[in-house]
Amino acid sequence: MIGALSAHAQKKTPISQPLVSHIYTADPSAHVFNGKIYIYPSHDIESGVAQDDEGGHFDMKDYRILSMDKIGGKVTDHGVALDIKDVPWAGRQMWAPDAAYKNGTYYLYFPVKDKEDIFRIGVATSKKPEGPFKAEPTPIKGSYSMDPTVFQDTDGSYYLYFGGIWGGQLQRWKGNTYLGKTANPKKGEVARLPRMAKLAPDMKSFAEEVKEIKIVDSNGKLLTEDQNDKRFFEAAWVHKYKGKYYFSYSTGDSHNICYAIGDNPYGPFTYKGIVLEPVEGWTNHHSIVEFKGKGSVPRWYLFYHDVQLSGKTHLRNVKVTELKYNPDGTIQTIDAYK
Ligand code: FUB
Repeated sequence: MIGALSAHAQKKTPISQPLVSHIYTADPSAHVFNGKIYIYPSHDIESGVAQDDEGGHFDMKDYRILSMDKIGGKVTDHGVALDIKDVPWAGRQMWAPDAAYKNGTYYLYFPVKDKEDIFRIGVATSKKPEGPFKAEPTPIKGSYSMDPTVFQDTDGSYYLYFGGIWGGQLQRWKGNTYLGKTANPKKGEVARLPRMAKLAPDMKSFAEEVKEIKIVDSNGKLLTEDQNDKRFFEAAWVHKYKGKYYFSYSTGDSHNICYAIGDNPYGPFTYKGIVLEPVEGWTNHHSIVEFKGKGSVPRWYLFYHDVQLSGKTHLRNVKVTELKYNPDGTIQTIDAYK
C-alpha cells in the first residue's frame, strides 16, 4: 500500500470516534473472549522511515491489545503483548494480526518480514487473551505474505486466511512458489487470489497445502485485475451469518471493504458488494463480530480504522460502528462519515 488520503473521506464528519487516542492503532481484529471484546490491532508508530510504494513507512515494532466490556464502554490498553525483538526470526514490520482461542490457549497470528525481507506469518501463544504472548521459534511452515485472519467454524475447525498484494508481496508468489519480484496482473487478467488453509490441531501449522480462494461475480467468473473496485487486495476477514460464509477484504488502491458469500470455508465466494466505503487515509481494514448490544441484545459490529487523530496515513486509529444485514443476508453499506 502507499500513502495519500482518499478523496472520498475528506472534510466529512465521522460517525464514530477513535477507541483510544494515547497510541495509534490500526487493522482491528475483534473477538469475543470471556464475554468481553478483545481487539488485536496493529500498533502504528512514527519510526521515521520514508513513505514508499511497498509500505515501508508502516514500520511497526510491537502489538498491544485492547479490550472493553461493552460497546461504548471504557477501553483498556493491556500494554505490549509481543515485541519484535522477542521474535527470533523477525526482521521488520509487524503488520495486521489476528487471534484465536482453543483449549485454554490463546493464539496470536502475526505477519512480519523475516531476515530476508520476505513476509511470513508467525504464531505466538498465551494463557490470557491480552498476552503477553510467546512466539514460536519459526514462522508457520508454508506461510507467506501477510494479513492473517483465523476463522473458527461451528464444527470446531479453524482456518487461516491470508495474503495481500503490493507491500504484502503476494504478487511474488505463484501458487505456493516464491518467484521473487514480479509484475501485477494486467488489465483483464484474473486478479491475485487470497490464500487459506485449515489449521492443524496444534494451531501452529497447516493441516493441508495452502489453497487459493476464488472470488467470482454473479456469473461465476473470477474477478479480474481491472475490477480494482471489487477485487481482493489485502485485509481478509471471515465470519458466518445464517449458515453462510462471508469473506470480506480491502480492495486496496480503490479503498473499499467488499464482501463475497460462499457455502463453505473454502469458497468459491460470490461478490456481493461494499461493506465500508473508503475511509480517511489510504488503507482500509476491518473485522466483523457479533456481540451484546444495549440490553444484551446480540448485534453485529464493524471494527475499522481511519486517520482522524493524525491526518497521516501510517498513524491510524481504530473505531467501531454497528453493522446491519438486509433480510436477504446482504450487508448494508456503511459510510463512516456523514
Ligand atoms: O498495517 C499495515 C498494513 O496496512 C496492513 O497489514 C494492511 O492491511 C493495511 O491496513
